[in-house]
Amino acid sequence: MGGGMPLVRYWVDKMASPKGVQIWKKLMHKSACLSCAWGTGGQKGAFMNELEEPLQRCVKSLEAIASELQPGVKPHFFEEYPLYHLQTLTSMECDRLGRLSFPVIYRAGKSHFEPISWDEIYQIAETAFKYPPHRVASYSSGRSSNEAAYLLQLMIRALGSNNLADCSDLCHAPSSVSLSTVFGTGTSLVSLESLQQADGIVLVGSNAPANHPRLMNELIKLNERGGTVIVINPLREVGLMKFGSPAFPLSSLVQGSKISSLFLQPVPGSDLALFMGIQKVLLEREWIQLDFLQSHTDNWQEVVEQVKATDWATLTNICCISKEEIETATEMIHQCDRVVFAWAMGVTQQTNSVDTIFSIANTALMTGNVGKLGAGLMPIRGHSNVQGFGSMGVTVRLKKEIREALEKLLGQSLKREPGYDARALIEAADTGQVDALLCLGGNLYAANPDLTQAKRALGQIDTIIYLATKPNLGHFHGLADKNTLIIPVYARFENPHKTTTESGNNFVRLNDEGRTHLKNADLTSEVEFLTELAHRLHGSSPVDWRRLQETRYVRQLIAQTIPGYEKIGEIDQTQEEFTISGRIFLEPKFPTRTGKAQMQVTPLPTLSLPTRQEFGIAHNTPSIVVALMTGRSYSQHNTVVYKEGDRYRGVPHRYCILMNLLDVQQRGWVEHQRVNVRGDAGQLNNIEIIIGDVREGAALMFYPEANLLMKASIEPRSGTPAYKRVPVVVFSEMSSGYSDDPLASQEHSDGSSD
Ligand SMILES: Nc1nc2c(c(=O)[nH]1)N[C@H]1C(S)=C(S)[C@@H](COP(=O)(O)OP(=O)(O)OC[C@H]3O[C@@H](n4cnc5c(=O)[nH]c(N)nc54)[C@H](O)[C@@H]3O)O[C@H]1N2
Ligand SMILES: Nc1nc2c(c(=O)[nH]1)N[C@H]1C(S)=C(S)[C@@H](COP(=O)(O)OP(=O)(O)OC[C@H]3O[C@@H](n4cnc5c(=O)[nH]c(N)nc54)[C@H](O)[C@@H]3O)O[C@H]1N2
Ligand code: SF4
Ligand SMILES: [Mo]
Repeated sequence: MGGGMPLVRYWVDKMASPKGVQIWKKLMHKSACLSCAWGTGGQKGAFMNELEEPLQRCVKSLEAIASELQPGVKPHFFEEYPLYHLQTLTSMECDRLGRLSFPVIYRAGKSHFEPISWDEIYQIAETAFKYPPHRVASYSSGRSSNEAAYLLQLMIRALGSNNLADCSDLCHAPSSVSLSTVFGTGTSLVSLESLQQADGIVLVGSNAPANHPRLMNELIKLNERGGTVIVINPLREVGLMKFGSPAFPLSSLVQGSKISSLFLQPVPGSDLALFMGIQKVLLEREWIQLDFLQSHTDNWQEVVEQVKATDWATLTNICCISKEEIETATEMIHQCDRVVFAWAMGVTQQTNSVDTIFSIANTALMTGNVGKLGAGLMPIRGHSNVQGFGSMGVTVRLKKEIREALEKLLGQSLKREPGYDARALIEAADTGQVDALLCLGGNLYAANPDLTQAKRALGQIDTIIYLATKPNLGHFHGLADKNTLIIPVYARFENPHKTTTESGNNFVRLNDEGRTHLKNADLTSEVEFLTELAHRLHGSSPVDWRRLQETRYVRQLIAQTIPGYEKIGEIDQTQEEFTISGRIFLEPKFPTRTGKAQMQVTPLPTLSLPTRQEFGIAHNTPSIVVALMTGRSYSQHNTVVYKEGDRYRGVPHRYCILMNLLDVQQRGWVEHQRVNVRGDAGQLNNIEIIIGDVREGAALMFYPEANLLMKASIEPRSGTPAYKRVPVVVFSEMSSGYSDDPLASQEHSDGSSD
């Protein structure tokens, strides 16, 4: 079972700790939760969601607060420890150094990071960002505020650059691309209120019990009102079978509430075939809602033709789910009146993710499950303000209306070329085409595939400026060619000004001013840094950047230029948090050219894996090629590891591979045995086998450690890496040809550390 009493124990432990009072204060601070995009907290109170339902704060929220409440990095730390030492630290060790509380610089060739004055910081930054605009870039991570995001893109675009890479490029970009193509809107079509009216939910490629715990409350409630939950995931996540939530009576917490009505375990990357199978059953049983398709969609005939023309064997061979199981799933969907289709990284981090989301949308449309209360499409967003970044224009796919509004504001025409997304940025840097990079949070190095390339690429950039709250792997491995600056910033609940954030459910939260617990700290706010740099780069006309240090003026610009955000202009007076207009669809009328949904034909994926020989493994070596899914453990936030193990999956530490029992037995292996794992970019040795309920031929490892293994293929329309279907070979002894293998040079042996 997921959740349950261990959660309560965690709360009690944290609150009874010496830091308990501090944590409690921050928890009660009127600001959105730092952790995920479900968006609990804000003006309505710490434990409230947007519908003012109580008990909505989860342990992950506490974990994130506790991590930001660490004491500052010791004043002499960087003088004491040389770079080579910092580079031996693990993700968790980096985080445990504490909060960054004074700015430092690493000058190439030196042995240590050293403190730096604000004057010199701005001099270096100003010089760096005066390079030709196509050679400067930013990367951002969705924890910062809407105001910081808006200022970032305005400053970079005003320079004449569109190089606004963002963590969403590695995350939900495929959802934005697909939904915009079909519906003319890139975010969830469903509000929390509407979700609560559903009688069916199809949850695809999400580990919500760990990553969006309060979504679980909605699944429990749905079950209680007799609804249906279909889960699609190659791994049976325990919390998706049964989950104990503190928001429900004690019996539920202790014994757990049932979650899934049906659990399907397709091959990683094959969800599209499964959804086409569902469409085929709908067609065979004449359950397709033709009236709906005729009135509210275009191109439906081609989609139906494709389904007709595809035979059953083709579909079931790809996803390895039987026709009978697909029929059961379809019957369940058909019996519901209002179904929400929700998905996360299991869907988006695939080479064909945009097509897969098209197939999910097609299924929803064929069953009339879009554009009404209780039904629709819901990408489950990641970082707490990642969606806000997209809305604020931090994207390489800027909407025409926003571009025109920004052009009017700046009195200059903006570049039309799309700019670098996160992957393109690394590729461009790798070929020496980037001179300056500003990272507003995040960990560009460790979030990318092929860490060897990421390190090399960042090393070709002259100047990198990291704005961050805590040290991470990227600060010590993602070093620039000349100057690497780490600028300490306030966390959300410490900012000296008000900010706003946007949840995955399109709800805008207002975050109050706060204070930091750090003593003698020399921090800046993101808004202060960006406005000061922009002032130095652009002067004070037509935009008075320094005035924008007062964030209510930024909100006025947002209200003027960002569609749906009009209400933010008055939020300082009204304190009224709001749902962005034009995002939630209770009628099947969409902002497309014809007002109808644009259905898309969905090519089937070819899911072959390389042979062992192609990985350089000899025939007689016990080995297996698997589709490796890389993702989060229960106790980490993205590249930041909070705890070594994952108790819900029975994984004791970071250097483990979760495998299917038969796959293990057939190679003559046993659980806890150590093996090697090799991908197309690197190898990890001494990896412990853990048996899990994952389907045959698939396996799971944790990122960022696993990012050393793969180059990762990229979904072409969104630029998102296929982190969830990484071809690797698992083997138990060196193959004879091993030493000749170029990959041997990237061998990594940290696996032995546990
Ligand atoms: N506590 C915590 N919360 C977080 C985060 C965190 O790191 N920690 N990160 C935040 C961010 S940025 C994000 S993007 C989200 C991530 O939230 P999730 O998307 O839930 O996270 P992942 O760990 O990437 O796991 C995705 C799930 O996809 C499944 N999967 C893998 N391949 C496939 C496939 O081919 N098909 C299907 N159907 N399923 C598949 C995996 O088994 C896993 O259960 O969480 C956010 N919230
Ligand atoms: N193999 C594999 N790789 C993946 C994924 C996967 O599932 N598998 N998932 C991908 C996904 S979905 C994502 S979103 C990316 C995540 O990539 P990123 O968003 O780039 O990385 P994070 O680990 O979330 O960044 C953490 C750092 O953010 C900084 N930080 C925290 N709060 C603040 C703040 O308020 N302001 C500022 N300025 N800094 C702050 C801290 O210094 C912290 O160390 O990773 C991607 N990479
Ligand atoms: S579900 Fe997400 S937003 Fe809500 S409290 Fe938990 S981590 Fe925070
Ligand atoms: Mo993400």
